[in-house]
Amino acid sequence: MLVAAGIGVISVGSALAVGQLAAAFVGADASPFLAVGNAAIDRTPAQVKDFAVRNFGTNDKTVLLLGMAVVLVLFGVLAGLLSRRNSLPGTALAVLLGLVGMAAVLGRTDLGQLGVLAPTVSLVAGALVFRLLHRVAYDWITVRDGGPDGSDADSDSDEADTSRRKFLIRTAGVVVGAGAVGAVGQVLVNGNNVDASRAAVGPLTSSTPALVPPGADFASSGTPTFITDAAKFYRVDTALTVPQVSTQSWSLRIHGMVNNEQHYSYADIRNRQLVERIVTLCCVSNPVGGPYISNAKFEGVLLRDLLLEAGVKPGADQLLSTSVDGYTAGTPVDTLLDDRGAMLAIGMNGQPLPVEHGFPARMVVPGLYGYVSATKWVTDMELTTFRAREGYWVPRGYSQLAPVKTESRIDKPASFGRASAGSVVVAGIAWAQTKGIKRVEVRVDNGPWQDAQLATEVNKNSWRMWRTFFDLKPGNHTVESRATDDTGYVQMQAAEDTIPDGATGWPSVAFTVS
Ligand SMILES: Nc1nc2c(c(=O)[nH]1)N[C@H]1C(S)=C(S)[C@@H](COP(=O)(O)O)O[C@H]1N2
Ligand SMILES: [Mo]
Repeated sequence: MLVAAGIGVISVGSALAVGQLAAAFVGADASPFLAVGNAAIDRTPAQVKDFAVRNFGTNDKTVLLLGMAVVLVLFGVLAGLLSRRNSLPGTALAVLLGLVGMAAVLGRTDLGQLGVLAPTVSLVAGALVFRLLHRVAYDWITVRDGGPDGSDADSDSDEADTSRRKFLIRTAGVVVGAGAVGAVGQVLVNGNNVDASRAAVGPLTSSTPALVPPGADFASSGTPTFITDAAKFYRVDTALTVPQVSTQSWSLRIHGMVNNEQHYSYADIRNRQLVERIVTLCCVSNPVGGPYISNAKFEGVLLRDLLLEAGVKPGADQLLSTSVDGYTAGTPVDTLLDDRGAMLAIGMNGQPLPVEHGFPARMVVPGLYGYVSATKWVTDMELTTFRAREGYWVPRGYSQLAPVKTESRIDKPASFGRASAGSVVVAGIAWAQTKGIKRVEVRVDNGPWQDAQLATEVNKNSWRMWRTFFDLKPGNHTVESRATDDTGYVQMQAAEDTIPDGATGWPSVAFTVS
């Protein structure tokens, strides 16, 4: 039993190790394991993706990979157990697994024909290892338990010893070999990373820097800092492994409904006059009160300038941007040509974009949720129409148009937090990108709304911090907030889900005063 299960698991492990090594040569995402993971992400229904983002946050990918690992181990055990008499069922399962890997890789747009190499060698390696170990194990067990008729059990323990040793040596050989192959593959894949390319860019500054006036946050009262550290900036994307694109290999093509197709290298962009803008990005999957919102300085060029060079033809209402990993987003052309300052960003907080935030280049469009505007690792922009093409999340249940909704969040007190009786501070953030926040009101225990003090407005595309104080007696209390933007729109009380175009509702925090 144990031997059979072990053989199955070792075979699956060997197959993955060999696949990893092959992937080092054709791209990390060709690794059969990751390809299946990526395929799973692409097929995840929007509700499940929302659930994952909400409950695992950025760890949702680790959870997925761990789950897959568990399934694979069980698969190996099953293959081994089914094949105790005959290696055929196990071999068939190995081939099946290989085919799943191949299908997943073939489903990717970014890998090309070479991509199937990794799952193919992986499949062959898995099947070969399985047959090899199965044969020696079968020999040993047959000798140990006697011939098929059971007549001369342990009549010849020398022979049993030899075949047992043979089995153990082969198994150890395979484990060490697969381990080495997998490790080399991993080192090679890691060696493909772009840290050196990123370091070579150096700091990015603009001759027209965006300044943060004093009083832009109430961090001392519990709000976030006005500018989010790159390391703390929320991250949402479908990429299981962060795409590694060097400045050398990066290029941007603008084509489709344009008069003059444009191609830009990294140097073409880097050598232009860079602008710097402070923009608050947020995710459509952010629930009321949620964490998927951050604010940074972005350095880059205005997309309007690039689009004027390309010359957008009349009738083109959508810019479909594509990432190197195949992700797409559809952005209304008018939001790229008006004066909100839509950017092709290459820097964040004065440094080249962090790799997980889109190095070498991404889009940043104030006032739109990230899924329709903020393509990271962007390499292609096609001018088209909303009728003709759909961005990644649209067939998965999200809207084609997704302007950010005016919202507020309570940061202090924390949910189920504690405060001391007397003057209790309530503080948070509000946002209405491109419009600006005019007012934030707060109430405790359904009492009268009270105007909060607003922090200094830095620009209309960034969040605005607020705080206020309440005199509270010991006991349980609930605080709510609602924002009003410069158009007069008041944050909606009705709770709506994040699908299809962003959550609504007043945030509400229960806490205890003692
Ligand atoms: N290539 C790529 N770009 C992407 C995504 C993605 O999955 N792949 N997700 C988008 C979504 S849904 C959001 S909210 C923002 C998040 O950007 P951040 O991770 O830098 O915060 O990136 C956008 N750009
Ligand atoms: Mo998002």
